[in-house]
This record gives sequence, C-alpha cells and structure tokens, in this order.
Amino acid sequence: MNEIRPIEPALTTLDALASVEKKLVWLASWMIHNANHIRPNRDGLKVGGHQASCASAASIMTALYFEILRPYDRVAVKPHAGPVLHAINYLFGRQSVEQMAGLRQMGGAQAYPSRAKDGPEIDFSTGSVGLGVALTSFASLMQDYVRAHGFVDSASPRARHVAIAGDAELDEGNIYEALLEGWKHDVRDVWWVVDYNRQSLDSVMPDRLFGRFEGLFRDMGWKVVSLKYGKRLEAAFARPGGSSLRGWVDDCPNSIYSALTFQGGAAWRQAILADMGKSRGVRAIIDPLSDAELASLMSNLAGHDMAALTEAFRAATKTDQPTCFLAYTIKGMGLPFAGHKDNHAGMMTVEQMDAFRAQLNIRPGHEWDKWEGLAQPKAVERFVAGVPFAENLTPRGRRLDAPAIPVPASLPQPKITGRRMSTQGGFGEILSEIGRAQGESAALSKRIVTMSPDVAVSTNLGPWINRRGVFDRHTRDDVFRDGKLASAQRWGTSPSGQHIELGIAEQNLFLLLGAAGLSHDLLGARVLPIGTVYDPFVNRGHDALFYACYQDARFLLVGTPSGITLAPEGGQHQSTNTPSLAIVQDRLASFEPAYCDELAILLRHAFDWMQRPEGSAVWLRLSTQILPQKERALNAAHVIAGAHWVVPPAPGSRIAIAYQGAVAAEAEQAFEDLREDEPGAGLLAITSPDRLYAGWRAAQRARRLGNAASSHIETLLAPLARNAAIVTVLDGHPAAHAWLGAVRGQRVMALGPDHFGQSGDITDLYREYEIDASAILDACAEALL
Ligand SMILES: Cc1ncc(C[n+]2csc(CCOP(=O)(O)OP(=O)(O)O)c2C)c(N)n1
Ligand SMILES: [Mg+2]
Repeated sequence: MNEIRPIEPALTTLDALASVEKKLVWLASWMIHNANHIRPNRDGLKVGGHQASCASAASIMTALYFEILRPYDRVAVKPHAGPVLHAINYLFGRQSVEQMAGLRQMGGAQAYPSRAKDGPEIDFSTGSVGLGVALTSFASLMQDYVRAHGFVDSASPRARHVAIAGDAELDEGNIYEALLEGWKHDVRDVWWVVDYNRQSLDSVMPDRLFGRFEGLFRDMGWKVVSLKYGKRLEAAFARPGGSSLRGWVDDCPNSIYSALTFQGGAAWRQAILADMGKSRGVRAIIDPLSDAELASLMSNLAGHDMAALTEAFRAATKTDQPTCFLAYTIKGMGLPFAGHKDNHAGMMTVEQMDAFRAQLNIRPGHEWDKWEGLAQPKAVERFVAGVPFAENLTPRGRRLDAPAIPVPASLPQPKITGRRMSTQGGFGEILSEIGRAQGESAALSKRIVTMSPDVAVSTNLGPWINRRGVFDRHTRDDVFRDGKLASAQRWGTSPSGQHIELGIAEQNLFLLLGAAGLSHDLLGARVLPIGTVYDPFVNRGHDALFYACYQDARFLLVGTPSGITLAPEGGQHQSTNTPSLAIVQDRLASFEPAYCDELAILLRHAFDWMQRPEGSAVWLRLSTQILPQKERALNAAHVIAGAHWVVPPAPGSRIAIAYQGAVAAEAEQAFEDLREDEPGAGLLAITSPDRLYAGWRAAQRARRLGNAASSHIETLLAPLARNAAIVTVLDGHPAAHAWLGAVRGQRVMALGPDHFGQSGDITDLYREYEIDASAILDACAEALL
C-alpha cells in the first residue's frame, strides 16, 4: 500500500502528485505551443515538439522525480519528453521561463535533453533513440567499477540509473546488445521504465511483438514489472462481470484501443455493448457511468495511475536487480488527440489550447506561473520544496567534481630507438610499461581503465591486462591458468581488475567509453578510459561514438589496425574513411602517428587533453606496419599541433611531400629520389589533419574578428613557394588531405586509397592503390610539369 504522507490536512501525497502532473503536462504543452504559435517565427519553418509524447510520460516522470528518486540517482529521459524534464526543473527552481520560452531556439532549451547545451541539470543527453536507454546500464557498470576501486566513498549510497524509454526504443538493436553485456557483468541498480503507449512515430504498433519483451528481459536476469491497469479499472474488474471486461480489454488490439481512446465514451460504450451487451455484470459496471466517466475508466492504465506507479516503484527499491517496468500509457493522455495514430508530431490548435487552459483554471497571461490554477497552490509548493530528489542542489547542479589526475612530463616507456616496431606494437608496450609504473606515473596508471569488444589481445592490450587484471564484481579464476595450460593471457577476473572485457559489439564499446568518460561528472571519480577497436569497426559503432562525443565524454579511442596496410587480412577489415570521419567529428581530437616516438608524445597528450575543461576525447589511428624507429629529436608541440617538418623545405621551394602514418617509409624513399632533382624539397610528417584543420579554422575566425593569428599549418607551409606543389599520401581516403591546397593556395596532389576491399601483400596493395614510392614520385613529376 501507498504510504500517505500528509502535506496539509487536506492534501495527500497522491493529491500533490496529481497536481504536479497536471502542471507538467500544462507547462510542456505550453512550451511547445508557445514556440509554435505565439513566439515570432522569422522564417516560417515548423518549430515542432511532441505534446503527445510528453503527456504520455508525464505521470511516470511525476512519480519518479517527485516521490521515488534520490538526488544521486541518474536519469535518461526519452528525447521527446524533454519539455517535461524542463518543466520539472522549473518547478524545482532550476530552469528559467526564458529558457522554456526559448524552446528549440538559439540559447533556449534544446529540443531533446542535452548535457552540453541545457546544462548541469541534465544527467544524460538523449536523441538517437535506444542509446540513452542503454547508456544507463553502462553508467551503472562504471559505478560498480569506481566503487570497487575505492575512487568514491563506499559508504555513500549507490545511485540508481533510470531510463524513461519510449516503447519504440525497444526496436533498436543496441538495446539487446546492452542487455547481453549487462547480464555478463551482472549489472544492478538499473531501471528501464518503458512508456508503453504502443505508438511510435508513424503509427500504432502491431500487437505481436509485445508478449516477447517480458521473456527477453527475464532471460537476461531482469525483473519485469508489468503495470497494465490502474486502480479504478482493477476495482471494476473485481466486480461481478468484471473478468469478462478484463478479458475483452486484454484482447483488444492496440489499434482499436487507441482509436476508442481517441473517440471517447460513446464509442467505448458502443464497442463494449456490441460484444458484451448481454452480460448483466458488465452492464452494471458501465451503465451508471456517463460517457466522460466511462472514457476515464477505460483509459485508467497503470502508467497514468499515480498510486499504481508509486507503489510499484517503491516496491522495486527493495532490490538492486535490474528492473524493467512496462508501464501501459496513452500517447497524448488527457489531450484532444489522445490515442490518435497520427499524434506523434500532432499539436493542439490555438482553440484546443484555450480550452485546455480554461479546463486547468489558468488565466490568460499567467501561463508560466508555477502554481497557477491549482486548488491548493501553497500546499503543492511546499510539497515540491520537500521533494527528496531536489535536495542539496549545488550551483553546479547535478554535476560532481573530480580533480584531474596529474600527468607526468613523460610517460614510462620501453626502449624504442633502433628497433623495428609498429605503432600498434608500440602502444601495447608503452601501456604495459605504464602498467608497472612506480612513482608519479603510478597514480596515472591506477586510473586507467581499458575496454575492448573482444579484440583486446589483437589490439595489443594483452601485456597491460596481464599486469592489471580483468575487472568483474566477482572474482573468477582463469581455468586455463589454473589447469597449467600454457597461455600468454590471464583472464581471471576480480573487482580490482582494470580491463573491462566486452563482447563483440562495437556500440557497447562506445556506450561504455561514453559512460566511463563521464565518470568525473556523474560519479565524482576521474578515470582515464581507453577503448581499442579495429579501426574499420569504428563505423559499426559510429552513432554511439557520435553520441559519446555529443555528451562531451572524455576517453581515448585506439583504432587499430587500420587501412589497407592490414594487407592479407584486408577486405572488409580495411578502413579508408576513418581519417575523414575523424576530421569531421566534433569533440574528438584525432591523430595518426607513423613512429613510436610520436606515439609516446601523443599518448601523454591524450591523458592530459581528455582531462582539460577545453579538451575532448582523443582518437589514435594506429597500424601494424613495422618501421625502423629512429633516433631523433622531435618538437612535441608540433606533433600535437598536427605536423612537423622531417626535412624543412628551402625558402621558396616548389615542392614538398607530406605523409601520414603507415606510408612513412614510402614517402621517405620517394623523397630521397626527389631530392636529387629538387634539393630544396621538404618532407612533412602529418600527425593529425584533424588538428591542423581545426587550427586553421580557428585562425580564420580570429582574423575575422580582427585579431592577428596564424595557424600551425599556415606557418608550416609558409616557406614553400606560393605556387608550390604538395604531394600528400596516407593510408586512407585522400580527401583527408585535399583541403591543404586551400591554406595558401598551393597545389595539392592527394594520394590515398579511394577504393578498398582487395586482399594482398603490402607491395601489391600499395602499388594497386597508388601509394607506393613510385606512385608518390610519379605524382611529384606530374606536379612539377
Ligand atoms: C535512431 C533514431 N531513429 C529515428 C528517430 C526518429 N524518431 C523520433 S521519435 C521516434 C519514435 C518514438 O516512439 P517511442 O519511442 O514509442 O516514443 P513515444 O511514443 O513515447 O513518443 C522516431 C522513430 C530518432 N530520434 N532516433
Ligand atoms: Mg511509443
């Protein structure tokens, strides 16, 4: 039973919650209405918004935020209920009228909840359906990780990670990938509350699928709580004849239920009587009811019944088992288009909104007033002031603080010079050295957490994992090791391990990187997440990567091996688009070193950059190409800024070769030949077209604002003649370099595979795709003609 917390003699918790819910539906509807019908519209474009989706989730959100959740809990709200979340924060005094009135406008509240743009009240951004839901599971895994490692006070209460999900989100495959992974890691403290309105964007969903969800979740170790009928309907079903009425509603197809909800009481009566008019019990239930009362009874689903919701949620707080609530709701509940199949983007007309306002006793001109129209405004205000979720909010809102982990001036590293190594091999060795670090690097080493979707060994994480162990809440032995069966790899798990092994699902990698990369904000514990993946399969998880960057998560992504240099293993495994992808991805600084001395500089930079407020996530594209490692002095700042001259050009030189990554040796060989004819030629090592481009754009912007500025690439290319040729080469699509010609108006001949999918050895492939030394020389000759 519900505890009834008296607020005033005449106001119970349930009454207060009902009042709050009304306010939320009103404010969300008004926010959208204001944006579409009241605010001046400069260009006549539709502004949009989802009043029906908001109304559908309002009861669930009221019960959670105003009764069940605690301040440390974390919530992902389905994208289309963003206005309800803004309204909730408004009632808590954490959102302004200006922001709400500016919904979907520059500087106003975002269309969908956004950590980066809406500020510290938003726990998780949402928008790409399915991802926000799954993220809660990975955030919960990270909570277990930081607690197991003692990064937060273990006496502090554990947060519950809650997703308020649209039912169509359950169509997204990433949900099931996350469920499987969550089961493996025995995740806990996760709730997914499904707003089960049986409608998506296009239409009412077919019925067949829905019986499956319960089984699916249960198989994955979840508790499933089906919240189907509200208290009034249950009471009606308990009366004589009620079981036939229940059977009838149970069997009513989604589309008919929705249509009847839209049509109202008279249609309900006609449909029920047509099927059960001879049942005296049924007639005794429905005959005394007016049409309005009958409509209200028949739409009394548990997802809109505050008593049913709070009771079920409260019961579920007794366990940490992940729990899925299937809360039956009506899309557009209480609004004129409730249940209509076309209501997803439907909006109330001005007349309908006027009628809604009158129904809620809201005076014109007082639409934004918090407690306007309520019978007991003061009592509701006092109730809201005492809501546990809103306790102790700081000026940083729901963001926590975690100091940066100091990064030593140089990282421990193996001997590199004089050896033949690939950047992938170098990465594994450097990380392994960090793994056994003493002294000032030990603190850094402790905070690193690696993760990989079944490619830990083949991306050279093996030595690190052997040193630092595999994480699991439960200690599990390594059967091979215990049986003394020879293996290079230790796979025993323990709560102190620092590698999280994932199944082969790249979206999960990026969701976990996203969650780990927000640990400082969400959990108050700084970790340095490193994820490794085959570079081509970044594409497989790209939406989740994009999503992690959108949330400003901080992590290091290592894409390796990459490009056609993978050679015999080529085909689908060759990545050619990733250098371009890396340039265009916001909040992700990307680099591709050719040699391990550059890699060491970039790894150190990554640990620093991902912790800086102005920093970002980092992507290193590495290779299996083995190169002789040279003894040389490097300008670290240049490596980080994106390029350095290996051989600077003579002033006024008319040609340079610029290479990136694995093709360094081919470029060097071509350069030696070129120099015989062109002694002033330059050789440029590009470590990041992304950083070069970003720097160039920033300098352009600064100059437009009247400030003197020169970017790194402008400075580097300045010694070359105005009409010089630059032959560029990388193991990736040449578009990543083609823009370099625009910097100073020089002529760029960009080489790189623009096709892929052929197996072969490096010699054959580099020839076929025209990135070998002779192709580079041919391009130089053509450029000099
Ligand atoms: C990945 C992705 N694909 C498509 C969309 C466009 N879209 C927005 S909402 C929606 C359907 C939402 O239905 P549901 O999750 O049931 O939400 P509700 O019924 O509560 O509005 C779709 C397809 C999206 N936001 N994200
Ligand atoms: Mg839906």
